[in-house]
Amino acid sequence: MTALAIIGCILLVGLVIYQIARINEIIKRIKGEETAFLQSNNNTAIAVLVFGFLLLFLTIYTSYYYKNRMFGYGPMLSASEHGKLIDHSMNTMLILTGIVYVITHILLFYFSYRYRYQKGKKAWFYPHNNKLEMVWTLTPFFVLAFLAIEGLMVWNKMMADVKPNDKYVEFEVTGMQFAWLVRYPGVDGKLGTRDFKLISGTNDLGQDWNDPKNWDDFKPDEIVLPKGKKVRVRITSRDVLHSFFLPHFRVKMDAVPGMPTYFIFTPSMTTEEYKNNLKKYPEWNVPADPSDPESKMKWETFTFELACAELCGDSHFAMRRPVRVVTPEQYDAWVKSQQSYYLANVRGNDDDPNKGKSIKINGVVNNGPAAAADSGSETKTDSTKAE
Ligand SMILES: [Cu+2]
Repeated sequence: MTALAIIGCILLVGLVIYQIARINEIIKRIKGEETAFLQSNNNTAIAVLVFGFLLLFLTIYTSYYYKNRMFGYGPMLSASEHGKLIDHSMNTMLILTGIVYVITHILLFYFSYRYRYQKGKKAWFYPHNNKLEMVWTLTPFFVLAFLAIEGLMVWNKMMADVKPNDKYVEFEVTGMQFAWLVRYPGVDGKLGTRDFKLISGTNDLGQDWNDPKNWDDFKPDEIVLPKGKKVRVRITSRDVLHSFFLPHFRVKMDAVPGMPTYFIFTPSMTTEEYKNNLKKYPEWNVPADPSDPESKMKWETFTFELACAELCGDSHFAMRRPVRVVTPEQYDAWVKSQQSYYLANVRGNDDDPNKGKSIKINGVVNNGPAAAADSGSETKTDSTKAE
């Protein structure tokens, strides 16, 4: 129905333009070429002026109207520390370019009106002025240099890698068509080594099970982060280009096959805190499901999310993953509650190079299910969970 109405509108506008053109033709015939030309020229000049101001008004009005939906404004605060720097940079840029936009926009449309064709008026020949050339070369130069230097300073602060003595939480995401494989290092805090040649049905990351660091790594469905702690994400890809995008944290980094990348950031708000801030805005105090007035409020259903920001194939959209930020205590408890992928899926299988051997995971002896069953003696019940 709407589509039909739009097509109808377009046809009508076309008809109006056609009729105006025809009327102009008729006027030309009645009044003579020149008068008709002058009149039509004047009308166009005024129309252009009106269009210019309308465009300016709409630009400013819609920017203001939608500002609470844009990152960096209203409820869309940055949930990470470096994000505030990015938002600040963006605002500086917006203000500077905004001023230039308004001035040049007004001048452009006003001049096209002021200097329209008028009978007997001759253009003023003004070919060169050194002073003017200097002004309009140097002003943009200094403004752009300022923006570039400011941006570079923010960039350097954001992209600096961790130093050897830094304390940080590390985890890994691997993009693939069409999911993110998330891996946390377990209680030892160290991610195990990987080799693409080891990738198999039960080992989608190619983890090397000979490496003890792999034994307690776990692969959760959601990403959980501690508030106020430095987080380092290792980002890789298994097939094509993907992009690790956490919009609320102003984190975005490409996942490139064969070239690990990383991003370091510090979450500054927990999910609960972010929700409580959303609650203050009327647009978030509406039922999450518009067809069901009884459903939860929109702010209650909010969750941070990870998206793929590189169009990577036909199910690109399916790469959404929820992200939850909790307090450091809750985070530690969550890490402890997770089950090691190796112990749950590999230990004792034919893929397990340590099958039948006794190993020590974070100080706890593990004989594996097979060994325990075979030997029958010293049956250490599977208290294998990493402590
Ligand atoms: Cu993707």
